Amino acid sequence: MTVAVPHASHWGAFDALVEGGRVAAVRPFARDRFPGSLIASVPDIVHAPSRIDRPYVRRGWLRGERAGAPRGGDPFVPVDWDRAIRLVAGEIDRVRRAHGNTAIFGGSYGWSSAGRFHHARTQLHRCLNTLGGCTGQLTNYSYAAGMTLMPHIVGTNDCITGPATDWPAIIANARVLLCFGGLPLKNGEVCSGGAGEGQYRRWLREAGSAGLRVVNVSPLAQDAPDFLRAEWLPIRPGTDTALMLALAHVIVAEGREDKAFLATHCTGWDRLRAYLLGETDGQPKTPGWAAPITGIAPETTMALARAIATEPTMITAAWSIQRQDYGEQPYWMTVALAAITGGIGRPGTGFAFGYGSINGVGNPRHDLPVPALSAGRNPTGLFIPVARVTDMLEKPGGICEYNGRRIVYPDTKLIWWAGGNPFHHHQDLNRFLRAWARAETIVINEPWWTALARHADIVLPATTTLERNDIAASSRDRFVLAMRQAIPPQAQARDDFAILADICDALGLRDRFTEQRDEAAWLRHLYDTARAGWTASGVETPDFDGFWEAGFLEFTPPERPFVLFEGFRADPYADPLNTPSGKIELYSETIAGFGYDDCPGHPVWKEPKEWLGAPAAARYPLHLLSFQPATRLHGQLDQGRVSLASKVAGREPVLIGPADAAARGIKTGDVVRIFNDRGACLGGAVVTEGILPGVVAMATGAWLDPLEPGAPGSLCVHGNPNVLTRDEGTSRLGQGPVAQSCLVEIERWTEPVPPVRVHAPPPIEEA
Ligand SMILES: Nc1nc2c(c(=O)[nH]1)N[C@H]1C(S)=C(S)[C@@H](COP(=O)(O)OP(=O)(O)OC[C@H]3O[C@@H](n4cnc5c(=O)[nH]c(N)nc54)[C@H](O)[C@@H]3O)O[C@H]1N2
Ligand SMILES: Nc1nc2c(c(=O)[nH]1)N[C@H]1C(S)=C(S)[C@@H](COP(=O)(O)OP(=O)(O)OC[C@H]3O[C@@H](n4cnc5c(=O)[nH]c(N)nc54)[C@H](O)[C@@H]3O)O[C@H]1N2
Ligand SMILES: [Mo]
Repeated sequence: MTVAVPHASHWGAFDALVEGGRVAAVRPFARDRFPGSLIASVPDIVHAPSRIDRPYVRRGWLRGERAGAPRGGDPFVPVDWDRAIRLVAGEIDRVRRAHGNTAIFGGSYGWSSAGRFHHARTQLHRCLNTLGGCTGQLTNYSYAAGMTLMPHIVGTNDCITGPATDWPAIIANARVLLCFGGLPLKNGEVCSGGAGEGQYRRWLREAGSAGLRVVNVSPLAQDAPDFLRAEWLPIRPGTDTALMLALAHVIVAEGREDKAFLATHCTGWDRLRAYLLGETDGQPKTPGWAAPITGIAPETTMALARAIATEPTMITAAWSIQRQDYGEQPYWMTVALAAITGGIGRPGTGFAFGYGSINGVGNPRHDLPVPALSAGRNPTGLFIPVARVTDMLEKPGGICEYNGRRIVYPDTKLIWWAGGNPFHHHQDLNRFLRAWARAETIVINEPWWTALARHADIVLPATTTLERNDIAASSRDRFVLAMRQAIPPQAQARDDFAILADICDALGLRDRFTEQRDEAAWLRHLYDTARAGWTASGVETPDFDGFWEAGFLEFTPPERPFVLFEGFRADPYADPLNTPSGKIELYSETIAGFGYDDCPGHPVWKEPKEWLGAPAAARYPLHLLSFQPATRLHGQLDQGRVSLASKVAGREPVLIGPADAAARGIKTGDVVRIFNDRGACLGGAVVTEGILPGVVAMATGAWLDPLEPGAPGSLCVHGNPNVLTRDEGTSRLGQGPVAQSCLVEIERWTEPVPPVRVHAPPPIEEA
């Protein structure tokens, strides 16, 4: 007998079809008219051989090999749950007494799973905050540079994290969509917190039918789907700021800038204008100046500048273009270019970030609360910028400059991660691995033997979402979805909530952590709290039982399209921005006052440290883009059928152009070695048109699989690009990751091809 159980995930809503206690298959949520492809992998991952069946401890750790011991090479020894809980509680207590709570690094960055109650990272934060706190993290890997910059220049992060000018407004009003980083179809498969509908696919199709002129500024043609019939402007990676400056120069030189808007709604235009025209540095930022930087012909830039100055234009930038050296600059210049065209605050025009980065940006939705678990307050008050984790581990007592502040790095003794995977997300993994070894104890909660679990000391097996009840919801989506338990916990896996409650219990604080609620009481509580907000906004919704029974609830979309900065546009005095001037800051006294040469007071072109114009390009002549994977979510789902089917010779595909491939004797299907001074990995070559010569691209997310586990610098035989990427902050302002600024060389792999072993459990030793 097959039972259909409503459920949801970051990659879409579905019914789990359960037979004999197993998830046999899934079918898309009936209300989703645009379902994605990733849900097909769900049965594979839930029942994967890589599930962690019981708690384990690293053999060396049990023998006392702790701070300084390399991780990743030892076998694991099974322990029972009681012992595992006692070991973790004992370590927390020992470390907080001996070194203080800041010696516990509990930031635990990562996407976890979609349900808002069993969200592993939030649960861990709650637990650690209950136990006296930890060192936490600020910002994220997605748009750290942008989110630190925006409050200074437009007074809010809404343009990145909140509602953006919505698609119906664009389709009705814009004629040109100028897209830095394109509008890739692949990224719209996911939405943090889950989504009831593939809205992004819907709106892209409608934009295509409306005949909008789409310009895809990207090294990759595939960053705009065919049905958009986009013009492709292949740009050298890391040079968008130079192109934007040149576009602005043409508009100003031809007197087409919106002088009134610049005068009434912006501050600092005189400073930026002087820089554009070369009055401050002797170099006018003309299309001829930009051409050798960007690779885009001056005539193309001139024609495009005239189009965006005269036609209603929406300028969009993908989040990717700020994950690179000086990533604040292209975002500041996006705002400046939109200000110069005067489109800000008008229906469908101006600027926006991330339409092509994730499902739900620009999706019409009322601003209503979603059910969410509070993590409470971190009593230590210490947070580091998320991507500075290796620095922190390397330099206890060192200083991190960030956004006008000086943060002192703690001396980390204990690391605890639940719901994220630094061996997926962090850059320069070989350097990270050396720094990681400095900890005395590393605890992780994971459902699977990912590289994170393999590099830990105490491994706590967590359930997947299919083994528990939860509620999926996102502020970008109109649905709230019931995630009903479909199968019992597999092997000895337990819910993160239950694990953490037991650890708090061992330290005498269970009730403070649980507030004396179990799963059922928590779901009801979170739903009722959000429902009070819906009711206050005049939106009628069913009670919890009605919602749970139906499996979902849907908010009706607003009748009027949302336009970002509409009120400010209409009257900048009545509705000023939350900036020091109340206006858009094209020059920021605050930022200038920080005195950062890597992020001065107005947007500037600065040569990235690694790019095709750098001296290092002589040794490593290819620019590697490590973009988001079409076949999974980061490292999640890598062991599922969709991801596995995409591998080439069992490795992660690497896209390379025909000329670059021919010069190296490489053809499609070859196993290749990708390398630089930081590391090396194997990949499966895919020779393709539609990639700028000199650029290669490999998605993130293949599980790290070192040829020699435990030895930093070892070849990753599977294709994790983060053994190659650079670990440095975008600037002292944002301290975001710079994964996209990375040079490599590629060669054909002629030796026997080592097997990929990472989707099976690591060596286990009976106690
Ligand atoms: N080179 C390069 N690197 C990048 C990027 C890039 O563009 N290029 N992009 C960056 C970006 S934007 C991001 S957001 C990060 C993403 O980095 P992460 O969010 O860290 O990646 P995920 O693989 O989603 O990690 C989530 C982990 O949680 C685990 N998990 C899932 N459900 C549960 C659960 O219920 N309980 C527990 N305990 N664990 C669970 C999963 O198994 C997985 O290992 O990567 C960043 N890294
Ligand atoms: N299927 C799927 N979708 C996802 C994710 C996933 O793991 N899988 N992850 C989600 C997450 S956490 C995030 S943060 C978002 C990230 O969203 P983005 O940051 O927008 O995604 P990317 O795929 O890294 O980059 C988009 C495109 O930018 C182009 N690009 C790279 N460098 C440059 C440059 O210097 N200039 C220009 N003009 N273009 C450049 C690349 O060709 C790439 O295809 O994606 C989300 N969507
Ligand atoms: Mo992200």
